[in-house]
Amino acid sequence: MSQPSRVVVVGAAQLGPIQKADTRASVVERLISLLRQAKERSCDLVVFPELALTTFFPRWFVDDISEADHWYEKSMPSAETQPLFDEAKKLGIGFSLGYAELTEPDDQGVVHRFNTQILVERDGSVVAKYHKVHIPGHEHHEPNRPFQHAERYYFEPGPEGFGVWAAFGGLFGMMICNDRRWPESYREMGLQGVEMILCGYNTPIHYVPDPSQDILQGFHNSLVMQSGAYQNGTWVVGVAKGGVEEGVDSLGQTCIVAPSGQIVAQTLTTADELIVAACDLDWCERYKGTLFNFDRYRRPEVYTRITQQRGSVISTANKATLEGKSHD
Ligand code: ING
Repeated sequence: MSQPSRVVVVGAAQLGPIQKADTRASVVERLISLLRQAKERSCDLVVFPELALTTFFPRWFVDDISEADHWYEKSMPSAETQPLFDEAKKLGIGFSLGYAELTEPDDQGVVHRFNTQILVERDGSVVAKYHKVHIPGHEHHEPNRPFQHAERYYFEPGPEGFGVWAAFGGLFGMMICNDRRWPESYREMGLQGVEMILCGYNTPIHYVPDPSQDILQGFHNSLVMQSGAYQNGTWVVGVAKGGVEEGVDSLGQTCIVAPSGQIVAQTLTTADELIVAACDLDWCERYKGTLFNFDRYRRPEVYTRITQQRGSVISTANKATLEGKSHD
């Protein structure tokens, strides 16, 4: 008798803009509305974007970072987010939510600021918390920019790396926004057997350091998640907060990607929009057990640079050759 299929019905709940003046309560209402739509479409799990409770506040720089404390969650759930947890539990739907986390002081009395995503099971229990590893943008105020992207000022990089957790009948991992552009993110979870990676993002169309990339934002978004899914035999769910938020146009194009790399669902708008797919986790084995049978084909003994080097290194010999000097 064949095993029952492990189909997880997943909802990717894209958010339109959250403006500075929008209250958490108004945002939680939008999240609950998307949860209810997901219930009507038989979802087991709903994925919300990165920083899904507030506007993308790293777009502004404040000299005294404590003036930004109100953008962070001091507990999860909190009074404002408890209704979301209650509704999800009532509907029997799990969810993944991105938010800014301000921790309690640690043993040294230091508070930590993370860009965080959690995974909540259908019984309302928080099964996993992930702290964003790859923090893009800049550390200091750059007044010449049309808008800041000061994530490296507002968030510490997560120290724990990428985890994979057993939930919803399979193996689930999380990453956040810029993480999706780095193959290491997927592989770290792929080497833990991940079957579905949940990812929220806030991606402005205009990329200040190189505006030639603006027109390619949608292409790059799909490129990285399709390749990450295929090369690790995993489902990938990428969920945007899109549209014009405080004057900055952000990418939508929320999508659900199969282990084959095929996009099985994609949003049509940059507003609040739910897309749904029935994801058979057993499809992962079609790739993990053949082309990407890591244990059979990978050669970590020759991949040494990947974990030993941060930046690229050009050898002295190659430098000499490129400079036209003999290097005998
Ligand atoms: N945002 C961006 C991302 O990686 C960025 C950073 C912006 C990259 C614009 C390229 C272009 O999608 C976050 N929040 O990581």
